[in-house]
Amino acid sequence: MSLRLSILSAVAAITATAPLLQAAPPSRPNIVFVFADDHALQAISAYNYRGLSLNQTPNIDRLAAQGAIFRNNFCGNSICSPSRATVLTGKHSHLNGVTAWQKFDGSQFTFPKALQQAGYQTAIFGKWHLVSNPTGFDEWMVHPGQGSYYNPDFITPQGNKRINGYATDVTTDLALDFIKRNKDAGKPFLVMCQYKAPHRTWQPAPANLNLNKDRKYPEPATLFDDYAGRSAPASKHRMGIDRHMRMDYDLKYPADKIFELGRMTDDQRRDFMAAYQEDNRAFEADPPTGKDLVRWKYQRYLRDYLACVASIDSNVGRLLDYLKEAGLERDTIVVYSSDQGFYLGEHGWFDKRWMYEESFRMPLLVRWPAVVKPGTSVSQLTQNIDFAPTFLEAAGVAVPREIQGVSLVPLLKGESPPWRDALYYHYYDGPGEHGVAKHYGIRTERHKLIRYYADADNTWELFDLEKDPNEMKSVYDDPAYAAIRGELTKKLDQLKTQYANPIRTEAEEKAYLSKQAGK
Ligand code: SGN
Ligand code: CA
Repeated sequence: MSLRLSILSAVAAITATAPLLQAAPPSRPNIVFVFADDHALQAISAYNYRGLSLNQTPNIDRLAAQGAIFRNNFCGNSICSPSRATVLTGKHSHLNGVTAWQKFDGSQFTFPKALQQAGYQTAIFGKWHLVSNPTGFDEWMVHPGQGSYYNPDFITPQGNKRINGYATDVTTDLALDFIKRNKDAGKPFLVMCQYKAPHRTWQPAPANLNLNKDRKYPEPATLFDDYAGRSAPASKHRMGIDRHMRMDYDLKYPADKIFELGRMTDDQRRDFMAAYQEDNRAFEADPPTGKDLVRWKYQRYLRDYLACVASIDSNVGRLLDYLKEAGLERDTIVVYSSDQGFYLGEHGWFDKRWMYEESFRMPLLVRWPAVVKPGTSVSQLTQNIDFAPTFLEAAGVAVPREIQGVSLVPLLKGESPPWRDALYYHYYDGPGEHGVAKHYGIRTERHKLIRYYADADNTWELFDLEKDPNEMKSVYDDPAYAAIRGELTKKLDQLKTQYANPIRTEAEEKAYLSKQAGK
């Protein structure tokens, strides 16, 4: 055991034996699950990710200060619908049937269904993105597809409905209204408050349009990555800030081309276009070129992305303030997370999908005053397959054997149970809209082994995350790493067996998925 590990275990052991701050937890706590879309942990100040300090998120940070921050939480397949299906089922994509954009089979086991059967009032509002209608919810109002930032539409059991306002505010209003109505009903509740933001094309709320206008963001070290140290797939991407981000649609130059302009009110449209006018004129007068143009795009991208995050943060504040005011704070678990991470210029990119750190990671913050000690920091390797069993255990509901994740409740209590030493990942949507090759892999605390298994890309990468945290140089062919490579290859095989995902080649993938679809 390394020195660091032994110190960690010693600390964990001390924490585990320390008395909890409060008496026994309520057997059926309320659950408020706040889930954003594409919110990278580089954009949550509590993480202080690589000391970047891109923004401040004081309300999300309250969850870390008053509860637990998971520092090594990851998804199993870094895109929207697959991550959402995994959160609901506690299973990896190949078993829940959503490896990419398939219709979610709502007849399968989900944790909201189990909570509903156990007497919880359940609701979901905002982004759903699983094609079929939600099941297991007493109330639901979800955006069609990706949803819209301005005056969003909702599908509801009573038909479609448009609600005027900014989506992040509207979704919070719906969640708050549900909480208020259930407060006195005597039944515990689960509400999933799922924001469309900060998904592409990053449209800030009217009040935040000028929020970041004069800020200058630090550039990531890898903004001008040339992909030389990795195998071919990285350089075949179509998600570069330089070549693939659109000036009009993504970056609002000019500001009258974004898709949503048509659904805005006259006032909203006027304010939206006015917010970019001055800077767009300056650009026009003296257009930057080459690297300076990439820098300009990066700044404009972050200005809007982080303004969308600012609305999320203030709405998390509204939820937390209400829980306190209503006397619900102690008996309510509040979770903040996002379906996957995102690139904020690292490797020159936007979007996600890769098993590289920034898109593989998912933020996870949990406040549960009755159980979690303020300021708890969890460093174990956790994953979105663990969410469902956590909620089930917290609610006192049995965890079915078929679930692949493990409850995080012991970690929340500060205990240090025997824990996994490796995570499995599998991305199926390649090459897709952003040119990311299909791949699977394994990550341990220190190393990451990735296999690109499509016929056109067949290749491997190995990273030493301690020596190369930015994943700039694969050491797969370095003789010094031969032993590690052998160990990880074996372990990856074991994980494939453990998670029942036998796919090794593109042909096997096709056969496996068509068999599943035909079931
Ligand atoms: C849209 C976006 C993509 C994004 C996918 C998936 N293009 O297609 O950039 O990767 O959604 O996002 S856009 O032109 O429509 O903005 S996900 O969050 O649903 O996985
Ligand atoms: Ca997403």
